Amino acid sequence: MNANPKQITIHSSLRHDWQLSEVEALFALPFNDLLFKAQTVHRANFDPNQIQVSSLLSIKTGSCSEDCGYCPQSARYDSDLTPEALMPVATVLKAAQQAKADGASRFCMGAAWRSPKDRDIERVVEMVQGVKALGMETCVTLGMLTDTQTQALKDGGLDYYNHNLDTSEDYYSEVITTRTYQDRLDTLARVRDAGINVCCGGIVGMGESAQDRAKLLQELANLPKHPESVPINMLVQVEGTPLFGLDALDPLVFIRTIAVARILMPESRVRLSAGRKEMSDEMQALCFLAGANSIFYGEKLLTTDNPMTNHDKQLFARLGLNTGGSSYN
Ligand code: SAM
Ligand code: DTB
Ligand code: SF4
Repeated sequence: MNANPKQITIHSSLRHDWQLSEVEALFALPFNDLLFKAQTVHRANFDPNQIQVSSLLSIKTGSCSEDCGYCPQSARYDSDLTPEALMPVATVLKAAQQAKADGASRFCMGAAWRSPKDRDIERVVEMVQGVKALGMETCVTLGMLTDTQTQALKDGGLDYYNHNLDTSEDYYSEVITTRTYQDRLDTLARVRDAGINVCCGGIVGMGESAQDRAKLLQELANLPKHPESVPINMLVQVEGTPLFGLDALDPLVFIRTIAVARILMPESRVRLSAGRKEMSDEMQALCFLAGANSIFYGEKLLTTDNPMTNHDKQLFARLGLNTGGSSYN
């Protein structure tokens, strides 16, 4: 008999041994069957009418040394962006206060770094402490971390660290050459080991194959523990970046990606992330039906536009979605 029955009860449905053929078979289901399955899993684990809302702020913008082909913040591409140094703490806290007043429960701070310097971490920790003091959850995304930096963030009270795998290991080197997939996995392991919640997902619509999308989700689901938050971004095409001008992904394939993520990671918050500005209200409604239960909220993502706050509020009302309640995950 197991000595810890509670643990078994909580995690009995969580798998970390998904085979690629199984993930591909989910993607291949008739759309209605896939959505029904995803919604069934969703309802078994969450209030289906509740979504979590996070607001983003770029605390350090542009001039990044990396060559991520999707990103307007890389110094290598001419994307018409004005670089900005790391913001003062007071400016960040003012933005967090506004986000809270608009209804966000989590404040996510992003920096265009390959990896932070130790002195940067000190200021980021002050930001985290200030945002927490407002009663909001905190998330940061700063690039690759050392053990010491990870521990400093944990000691500062950080709730979540965002670090995306972005795509499959196979396709990764087509999009990014200045760091490896293993570098990403190493930082994710550090964050997990330090006891910080993990926010990790990817981007679709980058010219990847259907198998790449299946492999990305397989990789996420087979991590030793599922990320608490799984952002699924639709590529925001920015002029000047190498991925600008690609054919848009079939919206139904995006919705399928959300549904498969929900089925593979039943207890995680699946976030309908970048790209909402280009999506119809009806498409977003289908993403929620497919099991997305978190969004980025506020009129800017990091450097690109997000839907207007008022429009989102109306959409939540039209769909009967509430953004309060449990902040679990
Ligand atoms: N520099 C850090 C890093 O790369 O981890 C943190 C900031 S970076 C902008 C955070 C994430 O934003 C990336 O991993 C990527 O998934 C997402 N992202 C960046 N540009 C995007 C775009 N044009 N469309 C969709 N997602 C994007
Ligand atoms: C994530 O997965 N998406 C967010 C957040 N994590 C940091 C970033 C989206 C960025 C979209 C392009 C931009 O606004 O610069
Ligand atoms: Fe730099 Fe992050 Fe953009 Fe890559 S995704 S260029 S690391 S800011």
